[in-house]
Amino acid sequence: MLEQTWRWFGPTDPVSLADVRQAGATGIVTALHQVKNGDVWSVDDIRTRKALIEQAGLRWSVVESIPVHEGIKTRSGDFQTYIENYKESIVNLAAVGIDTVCYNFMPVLDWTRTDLDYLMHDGSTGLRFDATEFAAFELYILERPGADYFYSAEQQERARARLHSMTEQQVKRLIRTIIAGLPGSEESYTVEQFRDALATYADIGDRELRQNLYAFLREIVPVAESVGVRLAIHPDDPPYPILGLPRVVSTEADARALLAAADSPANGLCFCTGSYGVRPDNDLAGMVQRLGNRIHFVHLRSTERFADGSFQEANHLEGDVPMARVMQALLAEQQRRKAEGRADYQMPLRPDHGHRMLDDLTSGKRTNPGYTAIGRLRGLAELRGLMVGLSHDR
Ligand code: DNO
Repeated sequence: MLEQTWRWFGPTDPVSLADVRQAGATGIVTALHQVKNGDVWSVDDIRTRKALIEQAGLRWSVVESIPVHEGIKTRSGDFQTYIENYKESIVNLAAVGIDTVCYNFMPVLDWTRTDLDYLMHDGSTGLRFDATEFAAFELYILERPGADYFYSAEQQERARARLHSMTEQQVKRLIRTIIAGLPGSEESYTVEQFRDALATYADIGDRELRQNLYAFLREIVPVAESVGVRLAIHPDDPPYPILGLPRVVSTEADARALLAAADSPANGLCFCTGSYGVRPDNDLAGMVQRLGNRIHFVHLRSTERFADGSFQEANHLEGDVPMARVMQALLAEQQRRKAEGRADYQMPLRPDHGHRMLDDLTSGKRTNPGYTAIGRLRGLAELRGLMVGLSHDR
């Protein structure tokens, strides 16, 4: 069985560590969200957080994430200092016995949605990326130069019509949802700041961003390897270029290139079925079979794709992700590692995102979007059932 973990946003998370225990997870995935992006995570701060988790009878299994400063992604300004700080944080985590670190390399924005409370067919609500609303934002609110080359005349017309049908409040909410920072994203902008942030990528295309990522890896991977830390890069969400920005961790080919750029077991993947799964050309179970030995962390969730490029969060065992086949491949990978005698044979998995449902809809509890107690409880319960059913003696 994979290790069952749960994302916890720290002491201010309305879903408490005691709740996590009742959900049946044994591991915690968290970050020191209070530390400014780019600063070093001190041994003291790490130790304090770890003690809190252990007092609740849980284990700090994965760091998600040490954020990568924009300076590192653009290789500008004080990037060398930020890289040194990143290395120091890795070393400090290792000193306290924490050995898995998740991160991402998405320019400007971390994960992106247009609606955090979309009404699902069963009465629960959940996260959605609506391609038309996103186009409306990009074309007519942000007025990004060049955006009109990216969208067809028909898409532009649809986006204009959608914007006109929205109330002022809905427009404000759309802007906030896209640029004000979703949980864990560590960056938040006003429209003006957002335009400036995008402009910093004027000379950074696909090739340059890859170079910057691989250069970063060549610095941090040897350090991680030397202290026994496994790095796990989270894929782009959504897994394609948006806003004219390059995206370089969206496909199997991207993942392969990244692993080859620093060929060490410490350089690995966070396998997120929800992010990779938005592209129909990503063969999820096959990716686990082919890249499994470098998967250090697993996010399991499903999405439902629509013809216009929109997608929304589906229940964990529904939607377009072939979850049973993915789970089977993960269990086989674990089996293989065990047979090889690998100390890190057990992969941590967490149920990613869940719908707002039942009491979380009515109690007035302000959970982080996507990170409700009950929706994730359902997700973990379903995934656990699937895993037990497929495990037998694994
Ligand atoms: C969204 C999350 C992301 C993820 C980061 C990893 O729910 O999966 O915020 O934590 O991209 O660095």
